[in-house]
Amino acid sequence: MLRRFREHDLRQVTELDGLWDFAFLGDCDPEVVDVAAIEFADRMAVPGCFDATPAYAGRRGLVAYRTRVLLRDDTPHRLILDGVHHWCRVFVGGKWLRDHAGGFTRFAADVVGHRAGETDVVVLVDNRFDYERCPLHQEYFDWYHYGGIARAAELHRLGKLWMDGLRVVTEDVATRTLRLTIDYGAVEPPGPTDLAVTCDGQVVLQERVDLRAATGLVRRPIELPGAALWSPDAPNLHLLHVRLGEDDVRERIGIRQVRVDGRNILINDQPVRLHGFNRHESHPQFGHGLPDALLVTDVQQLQDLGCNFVRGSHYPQDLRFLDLCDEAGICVWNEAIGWQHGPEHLTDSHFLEAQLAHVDEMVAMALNRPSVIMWGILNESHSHDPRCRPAYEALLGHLRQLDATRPVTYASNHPFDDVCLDLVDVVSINCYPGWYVGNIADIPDELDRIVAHLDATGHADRPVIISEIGAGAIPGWRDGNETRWSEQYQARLLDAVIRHLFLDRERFCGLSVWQFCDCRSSELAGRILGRPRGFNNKGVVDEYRRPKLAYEVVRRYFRKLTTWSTP
Ligand code: ADA
Repeated sequence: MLRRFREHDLRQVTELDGLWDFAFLGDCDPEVVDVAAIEFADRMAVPGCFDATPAYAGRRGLVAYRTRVLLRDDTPHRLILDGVHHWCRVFVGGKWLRDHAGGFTRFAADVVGHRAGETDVVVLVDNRFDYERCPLHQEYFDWYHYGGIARAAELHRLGKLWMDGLRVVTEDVATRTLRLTIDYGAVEPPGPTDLAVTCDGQVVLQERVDLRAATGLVRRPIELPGAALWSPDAPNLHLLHVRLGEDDVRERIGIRQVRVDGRNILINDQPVRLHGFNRHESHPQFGHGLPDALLVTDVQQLQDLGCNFVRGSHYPQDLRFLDLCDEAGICVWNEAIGWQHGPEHLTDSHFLEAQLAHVDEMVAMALNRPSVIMWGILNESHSHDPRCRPAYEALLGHLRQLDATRPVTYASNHPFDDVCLDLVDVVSINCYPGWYVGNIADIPDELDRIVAHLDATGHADRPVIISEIGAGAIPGWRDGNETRWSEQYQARLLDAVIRHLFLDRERFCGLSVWQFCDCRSSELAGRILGRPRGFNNKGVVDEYRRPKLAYEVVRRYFRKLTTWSTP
Protein backbone atom coordinates (compact mmCIF):
# COMPACT_ATOMS: atom_id res chain seq x y z
CA MET A 1 0.00 0.00 0.00
CA LEU A 2 1.30 3.40 -0.85
CA ARG A 3 1.69 4.87 2.60
CA ARG A 4 3.48 8.03 3.65
CA PHE A 5 6.58 5.87 4.07
CA ARG A 6 7.81 2.66 2.44
CA GLU A 7 6.91 -0.36 4.55
CA HIS A 8 9.71 -2.61 3.25
CA ASP A 9 13.13 -2.13 1.68
CA LEU A 10 14.22 -5.76 1.32
CA ARG A 11 10.96 -7.67 1.03
CA GLN A 12 9.71 -7.92 -2.54
CA VAL A 13 6.33 -6.22 -2.67
CA THR A 14 4.14 -5.84 -5.75
CA GLU A 15 1.50 -3.11 -5.59
CA LEU A 16 -1.63 -4.50 -7.19
CA ASP A 17 -3.45 -1.18 -7.41
CA GLY A 18 -4.60 -0.39 -10.93
CA LEU A 19 -7.21 -1.62 -13.38
CA TRP A 20 -8.45 -5.16 -12.75
CA ASP A 21 -10.73 -7.28 -14.93
CA PHE A 22 -14.29 -7.15 -13.65
CA ALA A 23 -17.55 -9.05 -14.01
CA PHE A 24 -20.92 -8.24 -12.45
CA LEU A 25 -22.48 -11.62 -11.67
CA GLY A 26 -25.55 -10.19 -9.96
CA ASP A 27 -27.95 -12.19 -7.89
CA CYS A 28 -25.84 -15.28 -7.82
CA ASP A 29 -24.78 -17.72 -5.10
CA PRO A 30 -20.98 -17.69 -4.61
CA GLU A 31 -21.13 -21.42 -3.77
CA VAL A 32 -22.14 -22.29 -7.33
CA VAL A 33 -19.76 -19.97 -9.20
CA ASP A 34 -17.22 -21.71 -11.41
CA VAL A 35 -14.35 -19.26 -11.07
CA ALA A 36 -12.55 -20.60 -14.16
CA ALA A 37 -15.63 -19.93 -16.32
CA ILE A 38 -16.26 -16.28 -15.36
CA GLU A 39 -16.30 -13.98 -18.38
CA PHE A 40 -14.55 -10.78 -17.46
CA ALA A 41 -16.16 -8.35 -19.84
CA ASP A 42 -15.43 -5.16 -17.93
CA ARG A 43 -12.68 -3.53 -15.93
CA MET A 44 -12.65 -1.74 -12.56
CA ALA A 45 -10.27 0.42 -10.54
CA VAL A 46 -8.61 -1.09 -7.49
CA PRO A 47 -8.87 0.44 -4.98
CA GLY A 48 -12.41 1.51 -5.73
CA CYS A 49 -16.08 0.80 -5.24
CA PHE A 50 -17.85 -0.60 -8.30
CA ASP A 51 -21.25 0.64 -7.15
CA ALA A 52 -20.02 4.23 -7.05
CA THR A 53 -19.37 4.07 -10.82
CA PRO A 54 -22.20 5.08 -13.19
CA ALA A 55 -22.57 1.64 -14.80
CA TYR A 56 -23.20 -0.12 -11.48
CA ALA A 57 -24.53 2.75 -9.33
CA GLY A 58 -26.70 1.45 -6.53
CA ARG A 59 -26.46 -2.17 -7.67
CA ARG A 60 -26.02 -5.03 -5.26
CA GLY A 61 -24.83 -8.51 -6.10
CA LEU A 62 -21.85 -10.78 -6.52
CA VAL A 63 -18.97 -9.45 -8.61
CA ALA A 64 -15.59 -10.83 -9.61
CA TYR A 65 -12.27 -9.00 -9.86
CA ARG A 66 -9.22 -10.52 -11.58
CA THR A 67 -5.59 -9.55 -12.04
CA ARG A 68 -2.32 -11.34 -12.96
CA VAL A 69 0.51 -11.63 -10.46
CA LEU A 70 4.02 -13.02 -10.52
CA LEU A 71 4.89 -15.57 -7.83
CA ARG A 72 8.65 -15.08 -7.83
CA ASP A 73 9.60 -18.51 -6.48
CA ASP A 74 8.04 -21.38 -4.59
CA THR A 75 8.45 -19.82 -1.12
CA PRO A 76 5.34 -18.48 0.64
CA HIS A 77 3.74 -15.34 -0.76
CA ARG A 78 1.09 -13.24 0.92
CA LEU A 79 -1.77 -11.38 -0.69
CA ILE A 80 -2.74 -8.40 1.45
CA LEU A 81 -6.09 -6.68 1.03
CA ASP A 82 -6.65 -3.48 3.01
CA GLY A 83 -10.44 -3.42 2.80
CA VAL A 84 -13.01 -5.36 0.76
CA HIS A 85 -16.72 -4.57 1.08
CA HIS A 86 -18.23 -6.42 2.47
CA TRP A 87 -17.77 -10.15 1.93
CA CYS A 88 -15.22 -11.81 -0.31
CA ARG A 89 -13.68 -15.10 -1.40
CA VAL A 90 -10.07 -15.16 -2.60
CA PHE A 91 -8.54 -17.50 -5.20
CA VAL A 92 -4.95 -17.62 -6.46
CA GLY A 93 -4.08 -19.84 -9.42
CA GLY A 94 -7.65 -21.20 -9.33
CA LYS A 95 -7.18 -22.39 -5.73
CA TRP A 96 -9.49 -21.16 -2.95
CA LEU A 97 -7.46 -19.39 -0.25
CA ARG A 98 -9.97 -17.88 2.13
CA ASP A 99 -13.22 -16.02 2.71
CA HIS A 100 -13.39 -12.74 4.59
CA ALA A 101 -16.31 -10.87 6.11
CA GLY A 102 -16.40 -7.15 6.86
CA GLY A 103 -15.00 -4.09 5.15
CA PHE A 104 -12.57 -1.45 6.42
CA THR A 105 -9.85 -3.78 7.77
CA ARG A 106 -6.67 -5.33 6.38
CA PHE A 107 -6.45 -9.08 6.01
CA ALA A 108 -4.07 -11.51 4.35
CA ALA A 109 -4.33 -14.66 2.27
CA ASP A 110 -1.21 -16.81 2.15
CA VAL A 111 -0.12 -18.54 -1.03
CA VAL A 112 1.87 -21.72 -0.33
CA GLY A 113 2.70 -24.93 -2.18
CA HIS A 114 2.75 -23.28 -5.62
CA ARG A 115 5.23 -23.17 -8.49
CA ALA A 116 7.00 -19.97 -9.53
CA GLY A 117 5.40 -18.11 -12.40
CA GLU A 118 2.54 -15.88 -13.44
CA THR A 119 -0.95 -16.67 -12.24
CA ASP A 120 -4.43 -15.23 -11.70
CA VAL A 121 -5.79 -13.64 -8.54
CA VAL A 122 -9.58 -13.71 -8.52
CA VAL A 123 -11.61 -12.09 -5.74
CA LEU A 124 -15.34 -12.69 -5.57
CA VAL A 125 -16.91 -9.72 -3.79
CA ASP A 126 -20.45 -9.49 -2.50
CA ASN A 127 -22.08 -6.22 -1.43
CA ARG A 128 -25.46 -7.79 -0.64
CA PHE A 129 -26.67 -7.87 2.95
CA ASP A 130 -26.49 -11.38 4.33
CA TYR A 131 -26.50 -11.76 8.11
CA GLU A 132 -25.18 -15.30 7.99
CA ARG A 133 -22.15 -14.52 5.87
CA CYS A 134 -21.45 -11.01 7.11
CA PRO A 135 -23.30 -9.81 10.21
CA LEU A 136 -21.13 -6.68 10.48
CA HIS A 137 -22.89 -4.80 7.68
CA GLN A 138 -26.58 -4.01 8.02
CA GLU A 139 -28.71 -2.14 5.56
CA TYR A 140 -30.42 -0.04 8.25
CA PHE A 141 -27.17 1.70 9.30
CA ASP A 142 -27.20 5.41 8.59
CA TRP A 143 -24.61 5.22 5.83
CA TYR A 144 -24.48 3.71 2.39
CA HIS A 145 -22.51 0.47 2.20
CA TYR A 146 -20.56 0.68 -1.04
CA GLY A 147 -19.03 -2.53 -2.41
CA GLY A 148 -15.71 -3.49 -3.94
CA ILE A 149 -11.99 -3.78 -3.29
CA ALA A 150 -12.09 -0.37 -1.68
CA ARG A 151 -8.58 -0.17 -0.30
CA ALA A 152 -5.14 -1.19 -1.52
CA ALA A 153 -4.01 -4.67 -2.61
CA GLU A 154 -0.45 -6.02 -2.53
CA LEU A 155 1.45 -9.24 -3.08
CA HIS A 156 4.43 -9.90 -0.80
CA ARG A 157 7.09 -12.55 -1.32
CA LEU A 158 7.70 -13.84 2.20
CA GLY A 159 10.67 -16.09 1.53
CA LYS A 160 11.69 -18.64 4.18
CA LEU A 161 11.53 -16.37 7.24
CA TRP A 162 9.28 -13.35 7.55
CA MET A 163 7.94 -10.86 10.05
CA ASP A 164 4.20 -11.12 10.57
CA GLY A 165 3.97 -8.02 12.67
CA LEU A 166 5.90 -5.36 14.51
CA ARG A 167 4.52 -3.65 17.55
CA VAL A 168 6.13 -0.56 19.05
CA VAL A 169 5.00 0.70 22.45
CA THR A 170 6.31 3.70 24.37
CA GLU A 171 7.20 2.30 27.80
CA ASP A 172 8.75 5.36 29.34
CA VAL A 173 8.52 8.85 27.92
CA ALA A 174 11.22 10.35 30.13
CA THR A 175 13.91 7.89 29.02
CA ARG A 176 12.40 7.40 25.54
CA THR A 177 12.25 3.66 26.14
CA LEU A 178 10.22 1.69 23.62
CA ARG A 179 9.32 -1.97 23.58
CA LEU A 180 9.46 -3.76 20.25
CA THR A 181 7.60 -6.99 19.68
CA ILE A 182 8.33 -8.83 16.48
CA ASP A 183 6.05 -11.60 15.42
CA TYR A 184 7.76 -13.95 12.97
CA GLY A 185 6.91 -16.98 10.87
CA ALA A 186 9.16 -19.35 8.95
CA VAL A 187 9.02 -22.37 6.73
CA GLU A 188 11.12 -24.25 9.31
CA PRO A 189 12.82 -23.25 12.62
CA PRO A 190 15.36 -20.65 11.46
CA GLY A 191 17.98 -21.03 14.24
CA PRO A 192 20.51 -18.20 14.79
CA THR A 193 19.36 -15.14 12.85
CA ASP A 194 20.58 -11.55 12.61
CA LEU A 195 18.34 -8.87 14.09
CA ALA A 196 19.13 -5.21 13.44
CA VAL A 197 17.10 -2.11 14.29
CA THR A 198 17.81 1.43 13.20
CA CYS A 199 15.97 4.60 14.13
CA ASP A 200 16.28 7.57 11.78
CA GLY A 201 19.31 5.82 10.27
CA GLN A 202 21.17 5.19 13.56
CA VAL A 203 21.75 1.62 14.70
CA VAL A 204 19.93 1.06 18.00
CA LEU A 205 20.04 -2.73 18.24
CA GLN A 206 22.13 -5.40 16.61
CA GLU A 207 22.35 -9.00 17.74
CA ARG A 208 22.04 -12.61 16.76
CA VAL A 209 18.86 -14.25 18.04
CA ASP A 210 18.29 -17.96 18.21
CA LEU A 211 14.86 -18.63 16.71
CA ARG A 212 14.15 -22.21 17.70
CA ALA A 213 10.53 -22.43 16.59
CA ALA A 214 8.94 -21.85 13.20
CA THR A 215 6.70 -19.12 14.65
CA GLY A 216 7.28 -16.92 17.63
CA LEU A 217 7.82 -13.54 19.22
CA VAL A 218 10.99 -11.55 19.79
CA ARG A 219 10.68 -8.80 22.41
CA ARG A 220 13.32 -6.15 22.91
CA PRO A 221 13.49 -2.75 24.62
CA ILE A 222 15.21 0.08 22.80
CA GLU A 223 16.18 3.49 24.10
CA LEU A 224 16.22 6.65 22.02
CA PRO A 225 17.71 9.25 24.38
CA GLY A 226 16.77 12.79 23.46
CA ALA A 227 14.39 11.75 20.68
CA ALA A 228 11.60 14.28 20.08
CA LEU A 229 8.16 13.29 21.43
CA TRP A 230 4.87 13.18 19.51
CA SER A 231 2.03 15.47 20.57
CA PRO A 232 -0.81 17.26 18.74
CA ASP A 233 1.21 20.50 18.78
CA ALA A 234 4.52 18.89 17.85
CA PRO A 235 3.77 15.70 15.92
CA ASN A 236 7.36 14.46 15.69
CA LEU A 237 7.79 11.13 13.95
CA HIS A 238 10.70 8.70 13.70
CA LEU A 239 11.44 6.02 11.16
CA LEU A 240 12.32 2.58 12.48
CA HIS A 241 13.82 -0.08 10.28
CA VAL A 242 13.77 -3.62 11.65
CA ARG A 243 15.64 -6.35 9.85
CA LEU A 244 15.28 -10.01 10.79
CA GLY A 245 17.31 -12.33 8.59
CA GLU A 246 16.50 -11.40 4.99
CA ASP A 247 13.16 -9.80 5.82
CA ASP A 248 12.47 -6.26 6.99
CA VAL A 249 9.76 -3.85 8.12
CA ARG A 250 9.85 -0.08 8.20
CA GLU A 251 7.54 1.67 10.63
CA ARG A 252 7.02 5.34 11.35
CA ILE A 253 6.40 5.92 15.02
CA GLY A 254 5.62 8.69 17.47
CA ILE A 255 6.88 8.53 21.04
CA ARG A 256 3.93 9.25 23.28
CA GLN A 257 1.76 7.81 26.01
CA VAL A 258 -1.97 8.26 26.50
CA ARG A 259 -3.81 7.73 29.74
CA VAL A 260 -6.84 8.86 31.62
CA ASP A 261 -6.61 10.63 34.95
CA GLY A 262 -9.80 11.81 36.65
CA ARG A 263 -11.70 14.03 34.24
CA ASN A 264 -8.81 14.27 31.81
CA ILE A 265 -7.28 12.44 28.91
CA LEU A 266 -3.53 12.92 29.08
CA ILE A 267 -0.94 12.77 26.35
CA ASN A 268 2.54 12.54 27.82
CA ASP A 269 1.00 13.48 31.17
CA GLN A 270 -0.55 16.71 29.95
CA PRO A 271 -4.36 17.02 29.82
CA VAL A 272 -5.81 17.56 26.36
CA ARG A 273 -9.08 19.05 25.22
CA LEU A 274 -10.23 17.50 22.00
CA HIS A 275 -12.23 19.40 19.42
CA GLY A 276 -13.09 18.08 16.02
CA PHE A 277 -15.48 16.03 13.92
CA ASN A 278 -16.93 12.67 13.16
CA ARG A 279 -15.76 11.59 9.75
CA HIS A 280 -17.22 9.08 7.32
CA GLU A 281 -14.96 7.80 4.53
CA SER A 282 -17.47 8.28 1.79
CA HIS A 283 -17.79 10.15 -1.48
CA PRO A 284 -20.46 9.89 -4.19
CA GLN A 285 -17.89 9.17 -6.90
CA PHE A 286 -15.50 6.93 -4.98
CA GLY A 287 -17.66 5.27 -2.33
CA HIS A 288 -15.42 4.19 0.57
CA GLY A 289 -12.31 4.08 -1.64
CA LEU A 290 -11.02 7.61 -1.21
CA PRO A 291 -8.18 8.60 -3.55
CA ASP A 292 -5.06 10.22 -2.10
CA ALA A 293 -6.14 13.65 -3.35
CA LEU A 294 -9.35 13.46 -1.36
CA LEU A 295 -7.62 12.29 1.81
CA VAL A 296 -5.29 15.27 1.52
CA THR A 297 -8.30 17.55 0.96
CA ASP A 298 -10.03 16.17 4.06
CA VAL A 299 -6.99 16.66 6.25
CA GLN A 300 -6.38 20.16 4.86
CA GLN A 301 -9.95 21.13 5.69
CA LEU A 302 -9.80 19.55 9.16
CA GLN A 303 -6.63 21.52 9.83
CA ASP A 304 -8.13 24.69 8.41
CA LEU A 305 -11.08 24.17 10.74
CA GLY A 306 -8.64 24.09 13.66
CA CYS A 307 -9.39 20.49 14.68
CA ASN A 308 -7.17 18.37 16.88
CA PHE A 309 -9.57 15.43 16.92
CA VAL A 310 -11.44 13.06 14.60
CA ARG A 311 -13.80 10.30 15.57
CA GLY A 312 -13.64 7.70 12.80
CA SER A 313 -17.33 7.05 12.52
CA HIS A 314 -18.29 4.23 12.43
CA TYR A 315 -15.50 1.95 11.27
CA PRO A 316 -11.70 1.76 11.12
CA GLN A 317 -10.22 4.59 9.08
CA ASP A 318 -7.93 4.16 6.08
CA LEU A 319 -4.25 3.78 7.06
CA ARG A 320 -3.28 6.59 4.71
CA PHE A 321 -5.66 8.89 6.57
CA LEU A 322 -4.10 7.81 9.88
CA ASP A 323 -0.64 8.48 8.43
CA LEU A 324 -1.77 12.00 7.56
CA CYS A 325 -3.22 12.46 11.07
CA ASP A 326 0.10 11.29 12.54
CA GLU A 327 1.75 14.10 10.59
CA ALA A 328 -0.90 16.72 11.33
CA GLY A 329 -1.12 15.99 15.05
CA ILE A 330 -4.81 15.13 14.78
CA CYS A 331 -5.87 12.69 17.52
CA VAL A 332 -8.11 9.87 16.32
CA TRP A 333 -10.74 7.74 18.00
CA ASN A 334 -10.60 4.64 15.81
CA GLU A 335 -13.82 2.69 15.95
CA ALA A 336 -14.89 -0.84 15.10
CA ILE A 337 -17.86 -1.12 12.77
CA GLY A 338 -21.26 -0.98 14.45
CA TRP A 339 -24.48 0.98 14.50
CA GLN A 340 -27.43 0.82 16.87
CA HIS A 341 -27.31 -2.91 17.62
CA GLY A 342 -29.94 -4.36 19.90
CA PRO A 343 -30.07 -7.60 21.86
CA GLU A 344 -30.89 -9.63 18.75
CA HIS A 345 -27.29 -8.98 17.66
CA LEU A 346 -25.51 -8.38 20.94
CA THR A 347 -26.60 -11.69 22.41
CA ASP A 348 -25.84 -13.64 19.23
CA SER A 349 -22.50 -15.48 19.31
CA HIS A 350 -22.26 -15.33 15.51
CA PHE A 351 -22.37 -11.53 15.62
CA LEU A 352 -19.93 -11.34 18.52
CA GLU A 353 -17.41 -13.63 16.86
CA ALA A 354 -17.46 -11.46 13.76
CA GLN A 355 -16.98 -8.35 15.93
CA LEU A 356 -14.06 -9.91 17.80
CA ALA A 357 -12.31 -10.88 14.56
CA HIS A 358 -12.92 -7.37 13.18
CA VAL A 359 -11.51 -5.79 16.37
CA ASP A 360 -8.39 -7.98 16.02
CA GLU A 361 -7.88 -6.65 12.50
CA MET A 362 -8.61 -3.03 13.45
CA VAL A 363 -6.03 -3.11 16.24
CA ALA A 364 -3.39 -4.97 14.21
CA MET A 365 -3.49 -2.44 11.39
CA ALA A 366 -3.46 0.77 13.45
CA LEU A 367 -1.48 -0.33 16.50
CA ASN A 368 1.58 1.81 15.84
CA ARG A 369 -0.21 4.98 14.79
CA PRO A 370 0.53 7.66 17.39
CA SER A 371 -2.51 9.64 16.25
CA VAL A 372 -4.82 6.83 17.36
CA ILE A 373 -5.37 7.73 21.00
CA MET A 374 -8.39 5.58 21.77
CA TRP A 375 -10.47 2.67 20.52
CA GLY A 376 -14.23 2.65 20.19
CA ILE A 377 -16.92 0.04 19.59
CA LEU A 378 -20.64 -0.39 18.94
CA ASN A 379 -21.91 3.08 18.14
CA GLU A 380 -25.23 3.84 19.84
CA SER A 381 -26.09 0.26 20.66
CA HIS A 382 -28.26 -1.02 23.47
CA SER A 383 -25.90 -0.16 26.31
CA HIS A 384 -28.97 0.54 28.46
CA ASP A 385 -30.12 -3.08 28.24
CA PRO A 386 -28.60 -5.41 30.87
CA ARG A 387 -28.89 -8.30 28.41
CA CYS A 388 -26.36 -6.54 26.18
CA ARG A 389 -23.79 -5.91 28.90
CA PRO A 390 -21.91 -9.20 28.32
CA ALA A 391 -21.25 -8.11 24.72
CA TYR A 392 -19.75 -4.83 25.94
CA GLU A 393 -17.67 -6.71 28.51
CA ALA A 394 -16.42 -9.13 25.88
CA LEU A 395 -15.51 -6.52 23.27
CA LEU A 396 -14.02 -3.93 25.62
CA GLY A 397 -12.18 -6.68 27.51
CA HIS A 398 -10.81 -8.00 24.25
CA LEU A 399 -9.64 -4.54 23.22
CA ARG A 400 -7.87 -4.08 26.56
CA GLN A 401 -6.19 -7.44 26.16
CA LEU A 402 -4.98 -6.55 22.67
CA ASP A 403 -3.84 -3.08 23.66
CA ALA A 404 -3.55 -1.91 27.24
CA THR A 405 -1.91 1.35 26.14
CA ARG A 406 -4.99 3.19 24.90
CA PRO A 407 -8.27 4.18 26.57
CA VAL A 408 -11.43 2.46 25.34
CA THR A 409 -14.86 3.95 24.83
CA TYR A 410 -18.17 3.68 23.00
CA ALA A 411 -20.61 6.37 21.95
CA SER A 412 -23.73 6.04 24.08
CA ASN A 413 -27.07 7.59 23.21
CA HIS A 414 -28.46 6.54 26.58
CA PRO A 415 -26.97 9.15 28.91
CA PHE A 416 -29.72 8.72 31.50
CA ASP A 417 -30.03 4.93 31.68
CA ASP A 418 -26.81 3.40 30.36
CA VAL A 419 -25.71 0.28 32.26
CA CYS A 420 -22.25 -0.21 30.74
CA LEU A 421 -20.48 3.11 31.28
CA ASP A 422 -18.42 1.70 34.14
CA LEU A 423 -16.67 -0.50 31.55
CA VAL A 424 -15.02 2.34 29.64
CA ASP A 425 -12.16 4.75 30.29
CA VAL A 426 -13.82 7.70 28.56
CA VAL A 427 -17.56 8.41 28.80
CA SER A 428 -18.83 9.44 25.38
CA ILE A 429 -22.32 10.73 24.76
CA ASN A 430 -24.19 11.26 21.50
CA CYS A 431 -27.07 13.71 21.78
CA TYR A 432 -29.07 15.94 19.46
CA PRO A 433 -30.62 18.78 21.48
CA GLY A 434 -31.97 21.43 19.13
CA TRP A 435 -32.34 18.90 16.34
CA TYR A 436 -34.29 15.75 17.26
CA VAL A 437 -35.41 17.19 20.61
CA GLY A 438 -36.07 20.76 21.74
CA ASN A 439 -34.74 23.94 20.23
CA ILE A 440 -31.41 25.67 20.00
CA ALA A 441 -32.18 27.62 23.16
CA ASP A 442 -32.47 24.32 25.07
CA ILE A 443 -28.93 23.19 24.24
CA PRO A 444 -27.04 24.54 27.27
CA ASP A 445 -29.56 23.14 29.75
CA GLU A 446 -29.72 19.78 28.04
CA LEU A 447 -25.92 19.40 28.00
CA ASP A 448 -25.78 20.43 31.65
CA ARG A 449 -28.57 18.01 32.52
CA ILE A 450 -26.64 15.15 30.91
CA VAL A 451 -23.42 15.91 32.69
CA ALA A 452 -25.18 16.52 36.02
CA HIS A 453 -26.76 13.09 35.72
CA LEU A 454 -23.42 11.46 34.89
CA ASP A 455 -21.75 13.25 37.79
CA ALA A 456 -24.51 12.17 40.17
CA THR A 457 -24.37 8.52 39.10
CA GLY A 458 -20.76 7.65 39.73
CA HIS A 459 -19.00 9.29 36.78
CA ALA A 460 -18.05 12.61 38.37
CA ASP A 461 -14.37 11.84 38.23
CA ARG A 462 -14.23 10.63 34.65
CA PRO A 463 -13.58 12.25 31.27
CA VAL A 464 -16.70 13.09 29.25
CA ILE A 465 -16.76 13.64 25.50
CA ILE A 466 -19.75 14.78 23.49
CA SER A 467 -19.12 12.36 20.67
CA GLU A 468 -21.99 13.48 18.43
CA ILE A 469 -24.12 16.58 18.22
CA GLY A 470 -25.24 18.49 15.16
CA ALA A 471 -27.94 19.53 12.73
CA GLY A 472 -28.80 18.80 9.12
CA ALA A 473 -28.34 21.52 6.48
CA ILE A 474 -29.18 20.96 2.85
CA PRO A 475 -26.21 22.40 0.97
CA GLY A 476 -27.04 25.77 -0.50
CA TRP A 477 -30.39 26.11 1.22
CA ARG A 478 -30.59 29.50 2.89
CA ASP A 479 -33.96 30.32 4.39
CA GLY A 480 -35.47 33.53 5.74
CA ASN A 481 -36.98 31.67 8.68
CA GLU A 482 -33.62 30.04 9.42
CA THR A 483 -35.54 26.84 9.99
CA ARG A 484 -34.33 23.26 10.33
CA TRP A 485 -32.49 22.02 7.18
CA SER A 486 -31.27 25.53 6.39
CA GLU A 487 -27.57 26.35 6.52
CA GLN A 488 -28.35 29.15 8.96
CA TYR A 489 -29.99 26.80 11.46
CA GLN A 490 -27.01 24.47 11.45
CA ALA A 491 -24.60 27.38 11.90
CA ARG A 492 -26.60 28.77 14.85
CA LEU A 493 -26.89 25.36 16.48
CA LEU A 494 -23.17 24.61 16.29
CA ASP A 495 -22.42 28.11 17.56
CA ALA A 496 -24.54 27.41 20.66
CA VAL A 497 -22.96 23.99 21.20
CA ILE A 498 -19.33 25.06 20.97
CA ARG A 499 -19.86 28.19 23.01
CA HIS A 500 -21.40 26.18 25.80
CA LEU A 501 -19.03 23.23 25.79
CA PHE A 502 -15.81 25.16 25.54
CA LEU A 503 -16.38 28.75 26.64
CA ASP A 504 -18.97 28.33 29.41
CA ARG A 505 -17.98 24.96 30.85
CA GLU A 506 -14.78 23.16 31.81
CA ARG A 507 -16.37 19.78 32.41
CA PHE A 508 -16.15 18.33 28.90
CA CYS A 509 -12.80 17.14 27.65
CA GLY A 510 -13.86 16.64 24.05
CA LEU A 511 -16.32 17.27 21.26
CA SER A 512 -16.69 15.61 17.90
CA VAL A 513 -19.34 17.47 15.91
CA TRP A 514 -21.64 15.33 13.81
CA GLN A 515 -20.26 15.51 11.12
CA PHE A 516 -17.42 16.58 8.83
CA CYS A 517 -18.90 15.83 5.39
CA ASP A 518 -22.33 14.83 4.13
CA CYS A 519 -22.53 11.19 3.20
CA ARG A 520 -24.95 9.00 1.32
CA SER A 521 -27.27 7.13 3.66
CA SER A 522 -29.28 3.93 3.66
CA GLU A 523 -31.99 3.75 1.03
CA LEU A 524 -34.43 1.87 3.25
CA ALA A 525 -37.72 3.78 3.36
CA GLY A 526 -37.59 4.20 7.13
CA ARG A 527 -34.29 6.03 6.85
CA ILE A 528 -34.38 7.87 3.55
CA LEU A 529 -37.59 9.70 4.38
CA GLY A 530 -35.66 11.56 7.07
CA ARG A 531 -32.65 12.05 4.83
CA PRO A 532 -33.34 14.61 2.08
CA ARG A 533 -31.37 13.83 -1.13
CA GLY A 534 -30.68 10.39 0.36
CA PHE A 535 -27.79 11.92 2.31
CA ASN A 536 -27.05 12.51 5.96
CA ASN A 537 -26.82 16.29 5.59
CA LYS A 538 -25.22 17.13 8.93
CA GLY A 539 -21.78 17.80 7.40
CA VAL A 540 -20.20 21.23 7.67
CA VAL A 541 -19.00 20.47 4.16
CA ASP A 542 -21.16 18.69 1.62
CA GLU A 543 -20.22 15.37 0.02
CA TYR A 544 -17.98 17.20 -2.48
CA ARG A 545 -16.33 19.00 0.48
CA ARG A 546 -17.88 22.40 -0.31
CA PRO A 547 -18.20 24.40 2.92
CA LYS A 548 -21.59 25.35 4.34
CA LEU A 549 -22.20 28.41 6.51
CA ALA A 550 -21.43 26.42 9.68
CA TYR A 551 -17.88 25.79 8.46
CA GLU A 552 -16.88 29.35 9.23
CA VAL A 553 -18.59 29.35 12.62
CA VAL A 554 -16.83 26.19 13.77
CA ARG A 555 -13.55 27.36 12.31
CA ARG A 556 -13.70 30.65 14.22
CA TYR A 557 -14.12 28.86 17.56
CA PHE A 558 -11.89 25.86 16.98
CA ARG A 559 -9.01 28.00 15.85
CA LYS A 560 -9.08 29.87 19.15
CA LEU A 561 -9.10 26.71 21.26
CA THR A 562 -5.85 25.20 22.38
CA THR A 563 -5.12 21.52 22.77
CA TRP A 564 -3.80 21.64 26.28
CA SER A 565 -6.07 22.38 29.18
CA THR A 566 -5.06 23.41 32.66
CA PRO A 567 -5.40 20.44 35.00
C1 ADA B 1 -26.68 8.93 15.29
C2 ADA B 1 -25.61 8.09 14.61
C3 ADA B 1 -25.02 8.73 13.39
C4 ADA B 1 -26.08 9.49 12.61
C5 ADA B 1 -26.73 10.53 13.48
C6 ADA B 1 -27.84 11.31 12.79
O1 ADA B 1 -26.33 9.53 16.43
O2 ADA B 1 -24.61 7.69 15.47
O3 ADA B 1 -24.44 7.74 12.59
O4 ADA B 1 -27.02 8.60 12.16
O5 ADA B 1 -27.33 9.90 14.58
O6 ADA B 1 -27.54 12.00 11.84
O7 ADA B 1 -29.00 11.19 13.20
